[in-house]
Amino acid sequence: HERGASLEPSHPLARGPVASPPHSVDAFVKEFLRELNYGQGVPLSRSSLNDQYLALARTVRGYLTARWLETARKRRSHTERAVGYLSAEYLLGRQLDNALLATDLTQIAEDALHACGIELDALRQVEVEPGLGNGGLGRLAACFIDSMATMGAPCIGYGLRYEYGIFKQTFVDGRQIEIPDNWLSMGDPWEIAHPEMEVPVHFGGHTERYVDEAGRDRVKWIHGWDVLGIRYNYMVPGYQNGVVNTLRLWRARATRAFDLDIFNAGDYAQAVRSQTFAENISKVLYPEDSTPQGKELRLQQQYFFVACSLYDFIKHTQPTDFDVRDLPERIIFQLNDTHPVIAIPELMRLLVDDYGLEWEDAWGITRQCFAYTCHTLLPEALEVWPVSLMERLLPRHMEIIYRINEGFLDEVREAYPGDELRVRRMSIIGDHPERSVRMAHLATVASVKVNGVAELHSQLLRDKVLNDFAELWPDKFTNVTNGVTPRRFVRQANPYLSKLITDTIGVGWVANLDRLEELEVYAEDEDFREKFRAVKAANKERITRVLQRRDGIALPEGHLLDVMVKRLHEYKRQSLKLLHIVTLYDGIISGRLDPASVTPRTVVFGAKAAPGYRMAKETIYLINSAATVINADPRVEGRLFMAFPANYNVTLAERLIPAADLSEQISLAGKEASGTGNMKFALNGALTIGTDDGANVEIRRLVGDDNFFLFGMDEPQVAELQARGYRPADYYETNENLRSAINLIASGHFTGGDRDAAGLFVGDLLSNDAFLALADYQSYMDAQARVEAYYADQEAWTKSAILNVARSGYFSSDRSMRDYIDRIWHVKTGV
Ligand code: T68
Repeated sequence: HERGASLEPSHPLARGPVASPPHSVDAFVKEFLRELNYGQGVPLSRSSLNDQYLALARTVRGYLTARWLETARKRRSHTERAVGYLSAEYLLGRQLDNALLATDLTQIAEDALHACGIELDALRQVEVEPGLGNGGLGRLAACFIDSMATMGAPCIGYGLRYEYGIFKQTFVDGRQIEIPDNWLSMGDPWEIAHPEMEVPVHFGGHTERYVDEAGRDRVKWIHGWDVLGIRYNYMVPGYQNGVVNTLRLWRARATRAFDLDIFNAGDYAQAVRSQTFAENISKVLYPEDSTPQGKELRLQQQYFFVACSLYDFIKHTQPTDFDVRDLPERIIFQLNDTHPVIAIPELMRLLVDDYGLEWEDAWGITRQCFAYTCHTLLPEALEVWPVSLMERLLPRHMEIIYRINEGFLDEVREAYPGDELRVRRMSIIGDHPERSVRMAHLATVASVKVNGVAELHSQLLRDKVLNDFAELWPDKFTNVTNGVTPRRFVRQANPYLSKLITDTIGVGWVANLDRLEELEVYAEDEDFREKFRAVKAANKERITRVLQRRDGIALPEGHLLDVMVKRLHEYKRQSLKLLHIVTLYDGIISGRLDPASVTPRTVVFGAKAAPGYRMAKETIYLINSAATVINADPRVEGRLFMAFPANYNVTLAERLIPAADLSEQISLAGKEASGTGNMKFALNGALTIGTDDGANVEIRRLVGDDNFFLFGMDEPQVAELQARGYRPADYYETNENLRSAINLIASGHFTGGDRDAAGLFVGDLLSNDAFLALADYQSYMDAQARVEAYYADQEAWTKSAILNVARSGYFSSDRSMRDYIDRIWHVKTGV
């Protein structure tokens, strides 16, 4: 990659912009018009909204650029260890507001645009959010890189630039229809492409043994085919601290060998098709959030981005005289779940085959360069790759994995002589149902540290999922409880609350969220409580406008706003929420419940189902069907309302969460690794109704039992019931309300008389109910009754809501980063 200038890099002209444009309305107007005229090629008078948005985004980006170049220059000039965050997903959400906030330009931009006759808010709406993730895992990665920048920690995020992100969800007759998310179609002003910086990535072929000049046995990988990785940079600004880190996403492009085929094969159409084949690798994000499908293309994606990233880190971010033996001093790669774990054999391949290191030396280096975060407890979510597929796609890596496994199993045998059962359990290669590579085992063997994402989850990892490994290496296991960025999820999402907080405790809390505890005393202040309620009310008005405009939904006024937003999954138990509503409705229409006694409540759902997940899709259909019937039934007297806006995403989350009164976190205990939505709600003053699961445990401990509605079995009780033999029909038979609610669903009442339509859902609940919804039903109903009673006392409720905010500072992702840095990464922070 030849540099294009003959000036010395230290020459002032060679160092990039000396300074950002001035922070003034005049300067902003000038920059904006320049972007519009010269960048978009239009005069203001003829510019479209999209022109204006693109020009605005580039203007703001311009303010970040000098800081970005400066951050990168500083990082190059010293050799401190950096974090390489490897994640197949980044669910970034909209960029504009975040960049304005980071540069403290919001007011200036608003005034500048106003001077041009443009409303900032109108341009905000134009931005399409990059949905390069499924849910919690991808959003966590986005929060973490935000926090790293804000703490001034050296970090490069590495991932994939999917051409199509998470699908756009629509409903047709209540059923989910997926539409491709062509998020790049209007251009992405935030990315900086470097098509000339190509990284070669190889696939397929076979390996050959040879003896090198020094007489050593070596291996050569004779590739089958190649693709190129094209670099796309994104700026990750810290919060008003002058630091701008980098997120680097890779796009696949066909090599020139593919182009040459055009001439050689004489079959132009076929040549173009093979180009498409190579470029398919970064085409689309897989929409399965928890059950990986073992698809070949998915493994190609994983290897592709990881190979690009390791190559990039070693070749492009380090000095030319860099010695790979120093790698552990320069980098720690954090593996966001098992998706990037193929990086482990890839690094071994680079060190042994390309740099000629001895196996033991290479392994010693590799074992210091990785740390692994596990995000699940569901056994079906642990990734495995068939050996046959690995051998075909990555033959050299498969050999390396075998050799790693050999050495590892020797270690196990030495520690537990004669315990072959244990050896088989722990092996990186599994035999059932076919020979396959267990990526979580590979990750655990090679990593410095393995962490879960909440205390309970980390405990269950040690005690159950990875128990053998925890026995062998107790010190390897640790916990880092997840967090969320207060910049996006409090400061940006909830400007009214933010103003109230700043008016009350002063500035500084946005980058130091522990300071929220200073709000604690104001829970007793009547005047403050009044203001706090006014904030909630304003946020409810705002979401009402948003849902009206976005979905044509008319929310009723004055209701308790009860929100359940997350991916649709059986373990999360949207089914239980539905049973609650149907029970209330059933009570009303059967005359057992006086509608006047029901707390007016609006339940908002937001959830995407994996396209191939039948039960999840049936649940969506049933929720939509129930909403249609219940909302239209006059007997309800307007006291129950259901809303299910389609296409729940980060943008909607930012509007919805600040308006919520009640946060639904009702997964079966022991199944939700952490949850992060739960934290966002608490920080925005919603009370949680939840099980003892994931980070709910820590939320409840911090906010206090009086300010949290706990229900349901805990994890040991779940395990015990399952060991005893769980029979959902027992609950159906003995609980009258439950039976009646299920019967109502089964009768076809909500599905236009169609009993079959509810058949899968009801049939499964009664005969299987893998996540024990029926077992927790009564406890959940009782907790909801406590919610109603408590909500009737608005002063008490408000106190609890304030205490939720005041005591949730711990859930800042800045704190999570601090924990990673202290326990795992040991990198320096500070600007
Ligand atoms: C989530 N996992 C956990 N996975 O479910 C959640 N999986 O409890 C936790 O808070 C969050 O991670 C952050 O730690 C996911 O979101 C996925 O999205 C996913 C995607 C592809 C394959 C497997």
